[in-house]
Amino acid sequence: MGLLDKIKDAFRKTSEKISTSIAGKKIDEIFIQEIEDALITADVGVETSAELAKKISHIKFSRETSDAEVKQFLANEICTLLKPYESNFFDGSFAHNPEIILVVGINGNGKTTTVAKIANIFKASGHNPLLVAADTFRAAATDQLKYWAERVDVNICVGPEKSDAAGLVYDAIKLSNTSNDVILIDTAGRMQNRSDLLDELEKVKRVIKKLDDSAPHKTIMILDGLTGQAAHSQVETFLNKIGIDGIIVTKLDGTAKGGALISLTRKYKIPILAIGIGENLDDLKPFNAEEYSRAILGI
Ligand SMILES: Nc1nc2c(ncn2[C@@H]2O[C@H](COP(=O)(O)OP(=O)(O)OP(=O)(O)O)[C@@H](O)[C@H]2O)c(=O)[nH]1
Ligand SMILES: [Mg+2]
Repeated sequence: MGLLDKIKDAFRKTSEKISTSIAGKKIDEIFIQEIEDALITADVGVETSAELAKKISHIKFSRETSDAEVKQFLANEICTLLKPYESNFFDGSFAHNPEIILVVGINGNGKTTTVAKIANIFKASGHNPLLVAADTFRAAATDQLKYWAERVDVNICVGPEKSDAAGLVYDAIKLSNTSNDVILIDTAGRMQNRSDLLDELEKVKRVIKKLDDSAPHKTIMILDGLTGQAAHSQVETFLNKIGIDGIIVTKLDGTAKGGALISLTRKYKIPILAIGIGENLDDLKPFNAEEYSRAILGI
């Protein structure tokens, strides 16, 4: 399957939902309302869905307007909304050496898998990543990252179970090999209501700053695409507590809520670095507004 087909396939649940509301209908008020509802169900967000529906109602579509034209129109509008939130995260060189990247988010959102996927992309483009297993709560978490480090064939730094995450991160950066030009730190999942765990994350950040005041150069929040609008409160908490430079939404392959990126960017104005569309190493795609907009409409 080609790359675009793979992305399109991942968004099949979302696009089918929207397509059903468009298929073979004449463009009248009921049609507009159905599209608006379908967009809301796809997690596009209430305001944006209403605005998009309104735009359709203002267009003088002819009687012969095809479903394809309506979809193309929506895809263009969505692309315009998302274009400002593309990033050059995977485009080659880093501004710092090493580039220090902290990966955060609540439990089970896909942090560890995504760290591996990012390392895989960087390695393929000639970088030499070091992974840091700073989720020291569970031995299994370290083993999971070790497994990925072997698969991707990159260096990894681990500590004993229950050891201090901040201490491990400090040592990992301090003792890292000079050939490691990018350091990816996997952290433990923390629910947004566990302020003690969020404090620990703040500590990790402080410790990184002791070694390099400009770091972490990117703090990436991982969000689960299945979460729906509840993702917003997660972003809010992490944004206020430690700051977020980029978002990656995972598991978009398993949900009809593929529109989530639209409401997230509208509200938080944070770049989307990539999207997760499967469990394999190559299932992380740098975010491209046009590709995404077409995929959620199935075109
Ligand atoms: N379908 C699908 N599954 C994913 C994706 N990303 C991650 N997963 C799966 O989601 C589950 C949790 O992923 P992890 O990477 O362990 O998540 P985590 O955030 O590190 O979890 P904790 O460390 O426990 O907080 C695993 O079974 C992954 O294979 C994705 O893009 N698509
Ligand atoms: Mg993990």
